[in-house]
Amino acid sequence: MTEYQGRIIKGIGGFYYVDTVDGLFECRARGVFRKEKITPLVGDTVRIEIDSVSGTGFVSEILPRKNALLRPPVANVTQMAVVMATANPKPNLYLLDKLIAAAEQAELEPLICWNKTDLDDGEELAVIYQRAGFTTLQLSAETGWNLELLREKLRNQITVFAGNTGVGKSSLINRILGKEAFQTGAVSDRVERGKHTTRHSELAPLPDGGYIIDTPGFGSLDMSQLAPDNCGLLFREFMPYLDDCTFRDCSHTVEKGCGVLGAVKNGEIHPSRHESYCRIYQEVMNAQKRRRN
Ligand SMILES: Nc1nc2c(ncn2[C@@H]2O[C@H](COP(=O)(O)OP(=O)(O)OP(=O)(O)O)[C@@H](O)[C@H]2O)c(=O)[nH]1
Ligand SMILES: [Mg+2]
Ligand SMILES: [Zn+2]
Repeated sequence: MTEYQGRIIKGIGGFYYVDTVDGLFECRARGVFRKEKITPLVGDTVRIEIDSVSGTGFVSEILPRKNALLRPPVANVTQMAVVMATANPKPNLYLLDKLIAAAEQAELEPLICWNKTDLDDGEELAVIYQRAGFTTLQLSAETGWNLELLREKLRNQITVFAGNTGVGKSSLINRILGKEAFQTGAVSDRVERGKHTTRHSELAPLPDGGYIIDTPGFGSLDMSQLAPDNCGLLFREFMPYLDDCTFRDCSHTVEKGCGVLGAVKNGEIHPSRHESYCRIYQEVMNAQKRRRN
């Protein structure tokens, strides 16, 4: 019997695949978890006990989680790469801002990735997000432009990739995993094979530390968890102005003496970000009304 500490990178049919210094092990969960009503999650750091003969074993302990997402069901995610194309498909800033708000709500650091810069450099778009206080990368999966920078940002993080279809998430991930991914052998082969079965989330180990998750389903903002008053907190560049509003219950949409609207007028907050805020605020209000009825 050998003990390891590792990370669950995949869970299928009651089996958990745990990435350790000695490679990948197939494990079952101990019955005690069922009694305690804890289910191991992909992303969990766990202790496992491996039978030296069969090479399989049990998850014996789940170490404390930093966080746990519902969609995708993954624990200990540290970062959300929000991918948009500068062209083809045309950028959808409202969707981008919603994804960023979802990341902020989940307390994940957003990493804004403008892909397809070979088609359009996206400079003006990148500047909007840099000035709002986000780490922003201009990339091309096609030419490899700035992929070293992306690789650096992904190192030792657990990053979930989000963004609408066709923006190049899988292309970026494939470029990042690249040749090295095949060299890491069985682990990556397994991950590669499972990548398009979107029913289960799995972590793809990065060659120089960290993991990435390609989940097409992620990103919808959970409006039911949001109070209208808190919407402003999901737009980090609004923070310095929230105390300047004349009215304490200011919605930052139309009020006189609103600090946020003042900053939009002065050019300190970009109008498109504020427009997205207003739309999210309205959606949250509508969701609240629906719940009351
Ligand atoms: N010109 C150009 N095309 C790209 C780039 N990255 C990806 N593409 C193309 O864009 C298309 C979509 O890329 P995918 O990687 O499948 O996009 P995705 O975001 O994974 O899409 P879904 O899996 O549907 O969510 C493919 O035809 C890619 O070849 C890029 O940097 N430049
Ligand atoms: Mg894809
Ligand atoms: Zn206000």
